[in-house]
Formats: sequence, C-alpha cells, structure tokens
Amino acid sequence: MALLTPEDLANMTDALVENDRLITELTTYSLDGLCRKIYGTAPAKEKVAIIPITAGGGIIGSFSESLLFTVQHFGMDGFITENTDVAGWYEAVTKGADIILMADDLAYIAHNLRNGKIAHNQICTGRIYAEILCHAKGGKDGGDDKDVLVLGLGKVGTPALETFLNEKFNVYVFDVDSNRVNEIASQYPVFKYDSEKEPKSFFKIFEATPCPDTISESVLKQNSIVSTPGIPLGISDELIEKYNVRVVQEPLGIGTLSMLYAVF
Ligand code: NAD
Ligand code: 2YG
Ligand code: MG
Repeated sequence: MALLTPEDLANMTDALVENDRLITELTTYSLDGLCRKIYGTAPAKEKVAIIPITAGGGIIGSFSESLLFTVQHFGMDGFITENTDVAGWYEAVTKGADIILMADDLAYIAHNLRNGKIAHNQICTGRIYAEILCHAKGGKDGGDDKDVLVLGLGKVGTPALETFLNEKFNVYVFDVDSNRVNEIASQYPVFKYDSEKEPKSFFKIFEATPCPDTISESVLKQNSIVSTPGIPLGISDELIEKYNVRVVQEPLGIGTLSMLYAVF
C-alpha cells in the first residue's frame, strides 16, 4: 500500500474546508450532514484519542495533527497522546478516551471503546466518496444520472461499488488488472468498461488508484464530477479546466469523518 507522506498532508486543512464547501454545493449536504444521513448516527460529546504508531514505516509527519484538525473542525473533543503505541493506548484510556484513532502501515482504524464498534479507513473512505456522487445533483437533462464509472477495484474501490449498487446505479468498472475486473464482474452485477470497444462518457466518476492520469478525455462530459480519494490525483489540470470538472479529493479528513460516524 502506498503510504501518505508529509507532502500529501501539507495543504490538508485548506483542502478539507474547500471540499466541504464543494460537497455542500454538489449535494446540498455538508460533509457531516451527509455522514449523519448515511450512517444514521451523530456525535454525543465523545472524546477522541489519536495514538501515534511507530510500527513499520513509523510516524508520518502531520498524520496525527491532521486527524486532530479533522476531529476539532467538526466540533469534537480530541487529543494526541504524548506516548506512542501501547503506552499511548494506556494513556488514551486512562485520560478518558471514548474513541481511538490509530494507524500502522496496513490498517487505519477507529474503535469506539463504549459501544465496541470498529471502522476501517479503506471501507469508510470508499463509502463516503461514493455517497458524495450518489447525492450529487444534476447530470442527464438536469435530472439524476444513474450511470457511474468506478476506476480502481481495490480495497477502497470495492466498498464504493457496493455503495453504488445499493443505491441502484448502473456501475461501469475498470482496473488495469484484468483478473481483478473479472473477479469483480463474477461477484457483482456490474458492466466491464472498455474504452476501445464501447467508449462512453460519464457525469459521475469515482477513482481509487495510486496512479496519475487514470481519467482520460474520452470518459469526461462537460461538468463531470470526479469523486476520488486516489493519491495522486488521477486527472490533469488541463482536463479539469477543459471540461469544467468538479473534483472532490482530500488526503485524510473526509475518510476520517466517515470512520467516526461509522462508530458513533
Ligand atoms: P489498492 O491497491 O487496494 O487498489 C488500487 C487498485 O487500483 C488496484 O486494483 C490496481 O490494480 C488499480 N490500478 C492501479 N493503476 C490503475 C490504473 N492506471 N487504472 C485503473 N486501475 C488502476 O489500493 P486502495 O487501498 O484501494 O487505495 C487506492 C488509493 O486511495 C491509493 O492511492 C490510496 O493511497 C488512496 N487512499 C486515499 C484515502 C483518502 O482519504 N484520500 C484513503 C484511503 C486510500
Ligand atoms: O501514526 C502514524 O503517524 C503512522 N503510523 C500512520 C501510518 C499511516 C499509514 N497509512 C497510510 O498512509 C494510508 N495509505 C492510509 C491512510 C488513509 C488516508 N489516505
Ligand atoms: Mg479522505
């Protein structure tokens, strides 16, 4: 898995605020309003402890700080433990934490110590970026367009496509790994997207790959919406400008808020 870098997180606070504004414009829901709607939960003064974890690649500069910003920006009480790892867990619990946020190289989780709920970043990220597209207005003849293109069928893309199917979308899928496409197509009622055999453009595009330039001109319409947790961004500035594409992308906070609502 590609790990975040401090550079990825450099503009995270501005990006979270700007994305929340764009999500509200596109869906009429603020990010926390959308989380409340999809999970049916709300914060109840939980105290969120963020534990820095040194395992594997170790501490990522600005990772814990970005989580704390997210927690506090959405009105919750949070703190970063002074200790790391097991000593950090002891500190979190003895200081009265209700929810733990922590990540190693394989998993980033939220765990609510009061109700036992646990959430995984990849699942919650796929879900929220998909729900943003599901709730985005406009498309075909100004009405709601039920076609969506999902690029990247990994640990984030798969829960996203499940979300689209639950919301009765026609889901077109593509991955560079054709085995993965076949595996997904054998498990879910999706259409394999083939840009050469059957080109098609989309108003709604979801992207979760670790590669740039995955979104080609042929799949774009004027005013398309791209909702993408993928890092780096899969669409060029040139195409964004040419097609007036609205892009929802932010490195950490949107997925984190989705995790918190999943465990409230
Ligand atoms: P993954 O490795 O499980 O899946 C990625 C998939 O993309 C793979 O199936 C791979 O074959 C496919 N792929 C690679 N290049 C492609 C291309 N050019 N076109 C189409 N498909 C391609 O990874 P993941 O855990 O699902 O994460 C996907 C991306 O999302 C990563 O960049 C990750 O860092 C990012 N991510 C972001 C957030 C966030 O909050 N923004 C959260 C979690 C993950
Ligand atoms: O506590 C720390 O600072 C580190 N142990 C955090 C490690 C996080 C590693 N995971 C990633 O970089 C991501 N792929 C998962 C985070 C989701 C947002 N992209
Ligand atoms: Mg995010």
